[in-house]
Amino acid sequence: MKKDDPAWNSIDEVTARFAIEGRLLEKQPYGNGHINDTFLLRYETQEGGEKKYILQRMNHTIFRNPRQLMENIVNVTEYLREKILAQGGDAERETLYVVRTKNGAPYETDSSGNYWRVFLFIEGTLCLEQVESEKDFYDSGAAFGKFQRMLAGYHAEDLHETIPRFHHTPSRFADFKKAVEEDRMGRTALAAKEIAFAMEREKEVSVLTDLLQKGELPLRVTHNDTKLNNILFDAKTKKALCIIDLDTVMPGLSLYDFGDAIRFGASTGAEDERDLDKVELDLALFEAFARGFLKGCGGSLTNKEVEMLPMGAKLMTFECGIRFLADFLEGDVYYKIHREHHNLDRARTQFKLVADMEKKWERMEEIIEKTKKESGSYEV
Ligand code: ADP
Ligand code: GN1
Ligand code: MG
Repeated sequence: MKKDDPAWNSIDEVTARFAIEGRLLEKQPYGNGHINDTFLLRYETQEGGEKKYILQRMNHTIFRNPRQLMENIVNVTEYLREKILAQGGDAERETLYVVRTKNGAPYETDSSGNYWRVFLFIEGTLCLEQVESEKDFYDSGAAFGKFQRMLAGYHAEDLHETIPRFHHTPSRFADFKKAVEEDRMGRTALAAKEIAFAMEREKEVSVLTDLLQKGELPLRVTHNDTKLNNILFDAKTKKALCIIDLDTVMPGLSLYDFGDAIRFGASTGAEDERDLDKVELDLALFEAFARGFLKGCGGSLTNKEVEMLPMGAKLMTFECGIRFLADFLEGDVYYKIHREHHNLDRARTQFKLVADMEKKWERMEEIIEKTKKESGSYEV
């Protein structure tokens, strides 16, 4: 959010209603999320020290029911908190903590109808936009795997579906086709090559949902938005510390979490890189993440899930590509953009990755087979 956005002026009004002690010293736009507006708040405590918070304006056009969304986050973080404490961990740093309002509510609304929430700022952490080493990526795989395993006992039916059919790739494909047919902005000519690329792959979009429907893949509680910048790393130990951005924690497939992390983190280029020669799938990173993920899941994945990991990577990358492309065709109404044709650039990197995965398919399958054997937790 820019400082000239009217919501910027609501921050003082709204933060005063949260149970935060001390005096607000500074507010700053923060992070690189595509959906919510995030701010870092700096407070002077009554003892003269300093304490930081994360304030977010929830995107309520995308998340239609902020009350249910926050109910999910409160319940999931409280559940994780108990688990972390039981394992002797530091619950204030290893999961998000929702700061309540003075009335005890987990979020607040302002006079313009915006929805706001506050988290404790987790100090001494790093958030990465690109993988810096195989070890970082191994660690993030282990962290996302562990996250899924920690939530294995959580009653999925207690979770609200914050965005219906979020990773239902056939629905996403239908939305994409509709965007092409409507061509609301007259932009299809600008993306003819990309549209053709997507159309040629229509028959693949239902592979995972079909297996789910046939009962060959289990429904689990998953994070569903496992990109690298949704993990905080400990700045000192460089270990993955806390999984954040819990807006889409919902029932899903383990392959969604695996796949979405690969499409972002195992790419040699940024999600919006314009020079497509710089974008390919790094197989060493693919392997590092797979090793970490299998370790983190602690042997809980079925053989079918392990077998489908390459497909998870390909389908999540493809799905993300058609979502960016549909948004470009619809006039950039969903993802924040920072330059002209930003969503088209993003779609192009995703499709370049899909094409590269198709080239490297056999290697991806071999790597998964090898990783599975080495993990020792799965039947081979
Ligand atoms: P979005 O849904 O828009 O991606 P996120 O919840 O991922 O929003 O937050 C955006 C960024 O803010 C993160 O990538 C991270 O850098 C930072 N962030 C979010 N929550 C915290 C927190 N509790 N402590 C420290 N940094 C945080
Ligand atoms: C969005 O919120 P953020 O920036 O972590 C999106 C994901 C996409 C991602 C692409 C709720 O994630 O699904 O994969 O952008 N989140 C939502 O970068 O749509
Ligand atoms: Mg995020």
